[in-house]
Amino acid sequence: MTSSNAVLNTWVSECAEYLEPAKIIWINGSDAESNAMCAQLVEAGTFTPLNSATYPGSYWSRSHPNDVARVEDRTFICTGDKADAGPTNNWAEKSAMSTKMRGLMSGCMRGRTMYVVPYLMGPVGSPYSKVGFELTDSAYVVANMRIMARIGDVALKTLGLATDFVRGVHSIGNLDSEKRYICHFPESREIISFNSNYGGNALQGKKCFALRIASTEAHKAGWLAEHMLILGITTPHKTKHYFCAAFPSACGKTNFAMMIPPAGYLAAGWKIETVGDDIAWINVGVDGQLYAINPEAGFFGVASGTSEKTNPNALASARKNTIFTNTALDPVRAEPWWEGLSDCPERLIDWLGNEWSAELGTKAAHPNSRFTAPASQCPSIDAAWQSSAGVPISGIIFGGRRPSLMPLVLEARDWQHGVYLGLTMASETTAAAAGAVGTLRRDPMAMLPFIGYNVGDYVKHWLSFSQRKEIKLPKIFHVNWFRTDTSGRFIWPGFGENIRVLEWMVARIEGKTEALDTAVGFMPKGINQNNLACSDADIATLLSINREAWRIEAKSQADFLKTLGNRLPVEMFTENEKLTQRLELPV
Ligand code: GTP
Ligand code: SPV
Ligand code: MN
Repeated sequence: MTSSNAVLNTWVSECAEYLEPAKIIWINGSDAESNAMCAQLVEAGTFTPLNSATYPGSYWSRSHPNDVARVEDRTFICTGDKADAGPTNNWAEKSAMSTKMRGLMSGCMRGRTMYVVPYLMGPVGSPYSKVGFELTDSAYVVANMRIMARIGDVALKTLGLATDFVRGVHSIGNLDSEKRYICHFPESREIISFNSNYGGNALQGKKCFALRIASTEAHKAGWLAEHMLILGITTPHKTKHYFCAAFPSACGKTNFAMMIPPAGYLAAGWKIETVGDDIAWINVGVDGQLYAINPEAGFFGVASGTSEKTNPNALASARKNTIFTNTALDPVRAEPWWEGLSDCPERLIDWLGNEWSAELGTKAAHPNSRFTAPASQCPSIDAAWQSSAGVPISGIIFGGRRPSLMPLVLEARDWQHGVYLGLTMASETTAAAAGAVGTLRRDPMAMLPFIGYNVGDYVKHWLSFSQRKEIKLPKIFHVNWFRTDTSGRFIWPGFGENIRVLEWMVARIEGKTEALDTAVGFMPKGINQNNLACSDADIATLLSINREAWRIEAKSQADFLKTLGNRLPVEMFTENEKLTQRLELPV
């Protein structure tokens, strides 16, 4: 089969010429096709079918042990000019990298099937949606893409005869981690990933397209592609606000997007609804309001730690038609299991495929084990989650994992200060990316691994929103759910209780409450503590500012700004000076 789009057909056959697959299959997106491919994955041993009563249509799978997370040191932005990738990206010259990948991948699909996967990022019919193609030799990738994006005929039809599709090539290769490459060519809208079959490395619609390629296009066209969840909150007086929130990988986006408010809040009429859990494409509406769409159709969520107590909506979303990767398997019940889910079953196969027992002292599930589940199955999914126009945004939230210093919540003094808060945010690293876990690093807007261009230009782009008079700017906030005490215990109970912080933000947005004007930003005079299992002393800690520590922080932020190159707008240094000055004023 080919398509009716000659440019597309030519590109596919050119790729096939050097990849040399034995067979080419065009993915149409039908249920019959999906069933046949899942059966084939079961036969190959890639998928283990789960209990058809408790997890219908779901499968367990394991990745290669060397291929369990995104690989930032093997991820490249390939442009003509190094300065366009900027100081935060690994850069490679585009034609040199293109030639190198051609060489490495020549004949890599010999004896294999190449799937042509047309995919649509964004709701069907939305003017903001975009089409990409992933040519892959991985049936596992096709099965995941089927959940994460709208794939097959719907994407082909959306493309029609247009030629501006993102061109992606992916091959498992031989999973050689030394020759693993995740390459982006924003100038020609191309993606090449080789020698990985995992998550953000291999499911190209997600981080490769929807963030790295899309952010460069958003820069040119005046919109934003961000690593943000989107949620809706309804108040007891029936007002509804949507928020976008950027937290680094494995720092709570999925949980926040699906949170269930505590009983008292539910009884009072508060409601949280989910639009997306990882990526937001934010456009300026004709009314000047910012509107966000979720370009994805599924969740690639962290399994480890997810429980009935912390995120029942995620569990419910993943109860059918779901792929579990690198969790453990309870072979008796044919159910997935991970640390934090429930009491440990008697027998377990761990994520490496071995019989497991607690005495081993290892984790049965990999800390970055994931579920791939359709967003439509989420009990809290928002009625407008597939709206063509997107949902209007009242507030933007930044936040990271900070064991000390950062208060529970801050409100930016204005847009520029908000951009500064986002730019200087820091977080402890997690298992979502290969490398050390628990090291504090600056992660601008939770986009450090995902900005597809020069970080200085990225900041300039964010700042430009306040110069566009037509735009009604949302308020910007910063949160930290992860303050710990000396014993390492989280001080803030988090999860559903995070609505208390949203409640304050909504009151600020609706102009219903005053804030304290502190050196580091506006702060609440108090947080609703009704039925909250948190002492007054803990709340005081969470809402305190340690000036001595903040002075050190301000210096560290200044040092960070100096690493961001000569395209960084001077306004960010101005913000740093203003912070330093405010910290010297008498309290
Ligand atoms: P990616 O999918 O990697 O982008 O991650 P994410 O940002 O969606 O993170 P997720 O919601 O999956 O949470 C990651 C980890 O943080 C899980 O182990 C959660 O249990 C934990 N977590 C989430 N929210 C909170 C919170 O409010 N407090 C605490 N203490 N932990 C949280
Ligand atoms: C993240 O790391 O931010 C994820 C998982 O959402 S991955 O798809 O691997 O990027
Ligand atoms: Mn993510």
